[in-house]
Amino acid sequence: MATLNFLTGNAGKLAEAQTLLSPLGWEIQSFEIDGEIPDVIEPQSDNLTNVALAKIAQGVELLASQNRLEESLLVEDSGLFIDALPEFPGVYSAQVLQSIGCDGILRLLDAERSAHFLTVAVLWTGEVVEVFIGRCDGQIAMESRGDGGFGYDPIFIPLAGDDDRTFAEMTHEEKSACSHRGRALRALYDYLNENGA
Ligand code: ITT
Repeated sequence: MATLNFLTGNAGKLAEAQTLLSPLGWEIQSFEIDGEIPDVIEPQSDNLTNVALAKIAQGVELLASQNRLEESLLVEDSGLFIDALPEFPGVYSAQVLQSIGCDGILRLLDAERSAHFLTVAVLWTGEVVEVFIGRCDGQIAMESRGDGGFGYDPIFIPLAGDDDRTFAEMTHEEKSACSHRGRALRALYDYLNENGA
């Protein structure tokens, strides 16, 4: 089984990537140095792609410092975008979740509840950098529901679902089938296949 290093401090992202890519023959392992996930500085930016590119640049430097430059490395940056609150929380999704949480988002909204998630996944192949983007449209629920998933999952209902369950009420497989991350990682998988990785 081929191995892909994933540099992330978010255990939920790692678990989703493993659920999606392991059955396809890719072992996704947490990128660690001396048993620790290295800290990565996320720049202030109004753009998820810039943040993800800054993360891969630091990740590749770390690979180089370990003489592991020929290994592959994945990073990604994701955000929730709520139409009624333009660009919010967007690139500030992590800080907003920490400060006001899902309940704070629910308090800010009235009838207009459409939203989408975006994921920008960036892969270092050992030679070049490739970018994969996934989007999932949906709406913000009226209340938090479900114990699964992470982050904003209890308040996000994907449009592609055939009912009104939130991501947090779905299995990993159900979420990945329609999620932003699932779409980005399937594009990444297709790229790896087409390029004989
Ligand atoms: P990294 O170490 O990979 O950067 P992070 O948790 O900082 O992990 P992001 O900046 O990409 O990740 O994510 C911004 C926020 O959006 C963060 O609080 C996540 O928990 C949340 N988030 C990302 N993907 C999500 C998803 O699929 N469902 C719900 N919340 C999500």
